[in-house]
Amino acid sequence: MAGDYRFSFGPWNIHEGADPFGPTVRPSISFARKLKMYKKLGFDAVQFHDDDAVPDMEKLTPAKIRKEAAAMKKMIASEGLVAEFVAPRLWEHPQGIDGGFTANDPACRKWANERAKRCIDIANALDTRLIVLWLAREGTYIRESKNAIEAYRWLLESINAMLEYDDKIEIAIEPKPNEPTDMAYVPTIGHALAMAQHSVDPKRVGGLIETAHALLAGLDPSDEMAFALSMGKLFSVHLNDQNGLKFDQDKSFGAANLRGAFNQVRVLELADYPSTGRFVGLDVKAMRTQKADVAHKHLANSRAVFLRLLEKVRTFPNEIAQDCIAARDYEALEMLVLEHLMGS
Ligand code: GLO
Ligand code: MG
Repeated sequence: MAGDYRFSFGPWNIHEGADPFGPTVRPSISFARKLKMYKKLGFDAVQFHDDDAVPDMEKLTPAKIRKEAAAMKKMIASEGLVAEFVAPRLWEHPQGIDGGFTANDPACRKWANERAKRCIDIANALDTRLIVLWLAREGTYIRESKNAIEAYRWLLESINAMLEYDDKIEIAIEPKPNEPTDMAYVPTIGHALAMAQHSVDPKRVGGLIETAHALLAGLDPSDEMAFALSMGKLFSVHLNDQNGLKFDQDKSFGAANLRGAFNQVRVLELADYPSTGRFVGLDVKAMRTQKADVAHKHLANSRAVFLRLLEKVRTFPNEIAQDCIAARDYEALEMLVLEHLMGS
């Protein structure tokens, strides 16, 4: 039972296992081979960084970039897949070392704005309107290194320039409070949607909420999602899990907090998320110890957990819950939830 939900992930979610303390532990899998895995794992859409779609794009002219992106569109279509979004990967390029949109160096900001336009060209060729901005290095390692007021204004200018470059695209800001920077700009969906309202076209700017990022900000992911959903601004999600306040773990959905995962599925279901036509993205990573031939299980497992929890949401004894709420007997409500999740 997929219950109308459609799922997506990015090629980076099948990875070689390198971490800051050690090299890769699994061989690379070509993009073509990864594409063949999507449908088998139960996924319908691909999330792209701009340079996942067009490798080495920095060396290519805009016309050549569009051509290669069109070839990529054909390649995914031949696997029965569509593109969900394209995200400008500013954080791996030397010009983006100190952030792109918020870099102190005007040349770096110019580069970032140009790169964002190429990213939009790629999205058009891939036939998706959604651009995701994960603002990886838009923040500081040391507070005094930037003027944050100026930085937020530059960021808004960049968002506006993107909206003006193409009047159909939508921008989903993916907030994250830290990592790789010590403190990131736009740490929560509240910040993201406030920026959206100040943009030149507020209805085309929304958010992508990632479970782990909300948890790192000390916030409840399902309430963060509810905030965006209440305004029709949840353009995508990155479901995963996170075991406390540490590095961004991208654990399988539900692996650390099954009840928290239940509540995320519940809020999507309350909003009838599938009717928005949006995808459920799973931004999960295999554990480093996982052997190569089984280093894709985290994706199928996360989807399976989502669907099992969807069943739990749909079979939740709502009438009994309403009685508990009316009586303000929240202890009874708590037990009802726990018993339902544990099964009888
Ligand atoms: C990292 C982010 C990252 C983004 C991806 C899409 O913490 O979650 O995986 O989601 O690069 O922009
Ligand atoms: Mg993410």
